[in-house]
Amino acid sequence: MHENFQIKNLEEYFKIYRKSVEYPNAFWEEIAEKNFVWREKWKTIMSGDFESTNIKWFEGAKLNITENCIDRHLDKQGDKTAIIFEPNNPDEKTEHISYNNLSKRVNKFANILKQKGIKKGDRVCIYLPMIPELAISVLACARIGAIHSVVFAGFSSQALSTRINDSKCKLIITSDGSYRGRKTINLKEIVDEALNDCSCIEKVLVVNRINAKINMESGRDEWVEPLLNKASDICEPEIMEAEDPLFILYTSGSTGKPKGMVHSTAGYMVYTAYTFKNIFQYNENDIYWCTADIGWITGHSYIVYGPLANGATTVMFEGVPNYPDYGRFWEIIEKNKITQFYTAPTAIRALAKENLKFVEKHDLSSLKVLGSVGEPINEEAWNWYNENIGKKNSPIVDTWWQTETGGIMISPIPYVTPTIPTFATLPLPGIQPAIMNSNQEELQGNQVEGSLCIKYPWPGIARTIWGDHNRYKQTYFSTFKDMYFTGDGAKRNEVGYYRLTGRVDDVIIVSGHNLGTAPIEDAINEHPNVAESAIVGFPHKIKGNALYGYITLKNTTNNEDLLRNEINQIITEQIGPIAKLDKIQFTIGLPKTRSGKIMRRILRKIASNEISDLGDVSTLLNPEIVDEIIKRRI
Ligand code: 7RM
Repeated sequence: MHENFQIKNLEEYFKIYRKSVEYPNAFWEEIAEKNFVWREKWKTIMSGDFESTNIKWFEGAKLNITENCIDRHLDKQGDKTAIIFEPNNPDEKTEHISYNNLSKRVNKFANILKQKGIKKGDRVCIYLPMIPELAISVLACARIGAIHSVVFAGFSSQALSTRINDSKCKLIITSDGSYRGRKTINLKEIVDEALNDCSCIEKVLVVNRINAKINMESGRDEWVEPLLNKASDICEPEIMEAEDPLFILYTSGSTGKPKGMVHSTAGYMVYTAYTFKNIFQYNENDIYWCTADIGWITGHSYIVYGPLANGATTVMFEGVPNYPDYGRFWEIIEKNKITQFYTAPTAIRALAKENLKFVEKHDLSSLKVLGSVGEPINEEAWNWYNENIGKKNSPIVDTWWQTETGGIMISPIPYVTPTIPTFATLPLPGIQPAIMNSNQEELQGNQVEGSLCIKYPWPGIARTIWGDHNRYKQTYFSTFKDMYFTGDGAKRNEVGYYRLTGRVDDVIIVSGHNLGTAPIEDAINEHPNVAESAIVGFPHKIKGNALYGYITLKNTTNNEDLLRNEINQIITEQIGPIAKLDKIQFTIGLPKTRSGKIMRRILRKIASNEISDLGDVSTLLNPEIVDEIIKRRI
């Protein structure tokens, strides 16, 4: 992204923002025109609208995103480091992958995929730890026009098979295992189990990471390394249409199965590259580190695509913040002279509770920008981050966005936007937020609070839910007319800054992971003795939110703890340990409306101990149950 597209001061921001609202298409066209390589230019900049949910950007254009992320940098900066790989174990060598080397490895991997019969439009599942092959296989898919579906390697075999089957992946890329702190995890075993339920998978490519002895099914499973050794390092990029899907990424919904959000090629590229350049004020020799896993949208947009499209150096960290000790993040910052550091409030809260010695041991003076993402950052964590990591010298960018938005939407621009703790501050150019009340009215002016919507399409918006366009329409475009509904609440303060107040639906964010209540309840309800369950979130010091389950049983039990363990076991198997319940209360009933809907609002308040203000319970079918639940709350 050219320097001219980097906003330098507040006056310039307001000027550009106004232009982007007045002439959104011209605004994005100039960015697209001057910052990327296109095989063919677009015929239309933008078409469609939220009402008919048929948004298209740069239609008619042809490109390959890997030419933009890799090839075009080779002439001028082929030897520059593209990816720094920090292994789990600090005694293992840090790896510096140059753009030249990345190019060769991506092309080799792309050629293997082709050999295995993968063609443009085929879906490839990637289930890998945070090792270079994860970024490489993502880019290899993009190289040949295959649609990648990365599944976070902490997910269970059931979660994996659901996702594989939903988008009918033909091939899966995995590893024998992974390292996480002191633990090793046998990923291939999890894949084998998942594949018992997946008939669509034809081939399994296995990266060797932990030298484990694993089962290799002949005809189906193959080690990647010998194939890579033989493969050519030249692979012509598949020329894609602007609107061809680039990837699918699953995110939990408030009901039913996970939603496979589909992102486009051109719009997503333009949006992630532009936001990366501005929000991290990335300059040529900076070393940027985002601690997310590539299994989440943050990793897709701000470890892989956004940074590489800018020719940046991006760090991939395989490990965890507390191994070998709580100083690991700060050690990595010192060692690599990190200039931009992007992490989640849950990590900040966990590290803030440890001895400051872990921070003070390290020289963090290279830092220029600190980022936060995933959930609202509370004031205490914000201050700790600012004082102890930034030494009050690095602006904090509290970046609000979603899997669905593709990239950052509301955020300060560092050294441009004055920050206030807990405020994500102002929308990026091209983004038009609206705060709505429950009567479908937009609240004008400042000092208002309501549901956050976006009024005008931006290039990074997900185009559909894989295989279910109707659900896409229903979820995002039916609550408010001709607007994208985010599912989040927000308020605008007296100067027009936005503060995100949390989800307004049944998605709970635990340690930065979006968890839908419905799939967890579905899992619990499979226990033979569970009659019904309702999951709510309650505030938790480290995780932001934790889960509280209210469960009615078929038969009473004399060993509640055993039952609690069994329930959490089912959740671990079906969703993953992240979704385990912190508290489980067995109850003889759940508060319900007359139409039979569980009143989660009341359960949420009880779980949060806000029992003095339960609101109106008189409309309930069974108001007497409320006192009973309060009496026995945990
Ligand atoms: C990037 C990501 C999306 C949900 C979103 C919000 C919450 C994310 C912030 C935030 C307050 C923030 N994608 N959220 N960032 N809330 N302040 N800076 O996290 O799809 O996994 O989650 O996360 O509720 O709707 S996501």
